[in-house]
Amino acid sequence: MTIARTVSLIGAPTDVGASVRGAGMGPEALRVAGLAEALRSQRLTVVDRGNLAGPPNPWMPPTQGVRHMDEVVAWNRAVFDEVAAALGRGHVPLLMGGDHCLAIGSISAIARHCRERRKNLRVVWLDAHTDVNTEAISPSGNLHGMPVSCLLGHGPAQLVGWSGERAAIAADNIDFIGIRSVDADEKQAIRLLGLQVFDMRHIDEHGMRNTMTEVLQDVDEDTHLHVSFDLDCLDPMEAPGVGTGVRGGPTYREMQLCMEMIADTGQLASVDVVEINPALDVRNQTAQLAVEFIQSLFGASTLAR
Ligand code: 5AB
Ligand code: MN
Ligand code: MN
Ligand code: MN
Repeated sequence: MTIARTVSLIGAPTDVGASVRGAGMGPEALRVAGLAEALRSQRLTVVDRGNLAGPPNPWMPPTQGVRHMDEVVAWNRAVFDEVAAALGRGHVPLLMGGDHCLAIGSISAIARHCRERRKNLRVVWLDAHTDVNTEAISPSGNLHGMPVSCLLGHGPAQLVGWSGERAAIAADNIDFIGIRSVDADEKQAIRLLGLQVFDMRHIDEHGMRNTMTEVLQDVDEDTHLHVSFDLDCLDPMEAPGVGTGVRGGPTYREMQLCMEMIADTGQLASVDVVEINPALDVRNQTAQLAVEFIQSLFGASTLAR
């Protein structure tokens, strides 16, 4: 059974939340890799909404523990409005980042939508990092390392509360997959907040199948499933086009299974694809890889029609 769905592609070409330049070229890299065409080939309707506008990267050091606060706020406002508009039209928003700070705007809009529609929001965070720093503990001041804290209601005030409630999501509504780099103070934050982190050791020991069965066990027809896909989740041997790569990630096959199991729930309703850095990539292979995984996420399978 397939429900006719329209996917809205939303480009947010910025790297204001990162300290390695280049993620701002991500949306175009995904277009060049054929994202829209790939999804259309699996009978989805795709509307490319083009790129959002926002301020340039001022390339400044941190002030009060964060870099580029005003620019990050401006970009996230644009993302929030466009994601909200897509959801309002009944579309599946697919945010093409840009760096991972943009998940603040995207998931805040999704959380507000879910509250209005009485849907249970579940976020699957695919990343090498947990992104749960705050301005008080971040070693870098880069806001792409803080979106989860902001969404849980603990980040800098300007980036908290956008969904209409202090916390857009509760610790119980987010699961992390592929984690292998957590800063010293982030470890404590994870414990205090009670976050469910399926790190690489967990995947090594239990396998991707058991891990995803656990993550998806209580997903039902009232669930809005959101995937926040940071391409540095993958091993850098496979995905070199990222600014903060960490070796030891899931293999191509493990990540495919992860995507396929999410697709099987039938509840995927929004996606972020972030942190692709074409300046560091080799022949656009990371964007091409992202397109393949997104196809699986939207239900492409080797044998099923
Ligand atoms: B990404 C680091 N934890 O906060 C920090 O790529 C890296 O969105 C954050 O996961 C990586 O600066 C952010 C050291
Ligand atoms: Mn991230
Ligand atoms: Mn990351
Ligand atoms: Mn859970």
